[in-house]
Amino acid sequence: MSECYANGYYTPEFEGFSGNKPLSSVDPEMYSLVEKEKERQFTGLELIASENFTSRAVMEANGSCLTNKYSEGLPGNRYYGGNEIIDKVEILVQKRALEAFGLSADQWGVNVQPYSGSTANFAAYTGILQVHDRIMGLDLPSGGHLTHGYYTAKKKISATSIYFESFPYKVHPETGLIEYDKLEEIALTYRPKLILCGASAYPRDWDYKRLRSIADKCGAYLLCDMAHTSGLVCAGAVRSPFEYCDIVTTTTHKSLRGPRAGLIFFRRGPKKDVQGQSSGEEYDFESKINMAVFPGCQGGPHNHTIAAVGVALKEAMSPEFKKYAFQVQANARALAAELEKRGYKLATGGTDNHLVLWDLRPVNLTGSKMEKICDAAHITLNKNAVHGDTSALVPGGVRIGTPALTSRGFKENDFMQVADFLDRAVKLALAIQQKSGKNIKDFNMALNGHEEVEKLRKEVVEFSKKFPMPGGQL
Ligand code: DSN
Repeated sequence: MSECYANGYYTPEFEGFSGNKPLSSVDPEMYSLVEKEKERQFTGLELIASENFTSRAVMEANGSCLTNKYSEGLPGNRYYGGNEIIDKVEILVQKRALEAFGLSADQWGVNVQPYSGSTANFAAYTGILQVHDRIMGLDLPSGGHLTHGYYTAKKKISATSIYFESFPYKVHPETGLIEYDKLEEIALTYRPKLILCGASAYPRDWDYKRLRSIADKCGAYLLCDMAHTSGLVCAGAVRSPFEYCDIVTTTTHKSLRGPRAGLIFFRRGPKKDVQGQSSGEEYDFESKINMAVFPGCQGGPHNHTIAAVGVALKEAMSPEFKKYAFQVQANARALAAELEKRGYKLATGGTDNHLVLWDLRPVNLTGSKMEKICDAAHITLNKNAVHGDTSALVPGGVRIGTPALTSRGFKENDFMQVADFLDRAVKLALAIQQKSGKNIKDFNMALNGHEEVEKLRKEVVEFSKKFPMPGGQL
């Protein structure tokens, strides 16, 4: 008899009750898809920079009865009854979120309810901006995120560019590095109300001090979306944005290794000048951001996910996680060095964080073809624009991240093997392209059942299966 049956809430006679049947018997079709995805994750090399494998403990919280509860509002002030436990959960997660990033509750508050990063960003903008206020974020083809204001000549792509006026800054077309001088020049002319930093595909650390000084000169708020690097920030492997930013947002499922959710941190308490002296004014973000999350942009919080975020934050404060985060970075550096040793070109010439942006244009291969051949070989990565790309539709590179495989225990020497597989994938792709021509459809057809690709796939599967998977059987 399991513990939950022994505690008296679920007596054996309820075992046959329809709501207590396992997924495998209620919905074999869905169960089988979940099992197949489990196998796919275990037998392949997961190199998507924004993905990770969360722990069994996180999954247990995420799959718990907390999913059943409505709790609109904040702890102590809910629109529904029965929230005495949920309040405790949310308060605990808030406390852990501040602790994990070394923040004092006098100076920082946090909203743990955003469903994910996009909603966290949109709620933050909604809280502190008026419609049509000006914002500046890193351009998407330069590595920025959609929600930082992306639009094209033909279309406003993200809601951020529909409701706010966006003027993106870019990386230098040759070095791939953010041009802070140019950013300052544009900001002083454009006078944005908000400057955004943080990226989805930028392999270098950020100069937050410089960004703060630019924001101060043009009277802008400074918001960092640290979604990709929050695990590294927590461990101290990269610079922390908190010293210089007004607001910091993050997802919780990337390098932080939690469930899929978002957080918004905001300054509170007295404003201080650069010497740390109180200016006599108080920050007013707290109620604006809380109101923007609910009722502004969201409904009921996902309490099961919030609890799982709390578990992930507890894990992230452990010495093991600190080691993990530094290993993520060491693995990215090792992979970068090995690819360069093999003669390949990397955007910015290397990495400071968890990802490598591989410029494939010098070898005459597109990011799309590299993504396709890797998919066929059970290596998962994504095509990505690299600086100087002329067409956003044909990105010249791929983005490779180390967080997920590091969660499976990969060390630097394992990434040497990964580099070898990737090198073979490039060479095979070039050989296939020579026969099929450059058209992607013909290339994809030629991949089908290709003997050498199949051989590579088998080796990748055998290699991947040697490493454990977090998450237990869930
Ligand atoms: N889709 C994520 C990424 O891959 O970077 C960002 O939200």
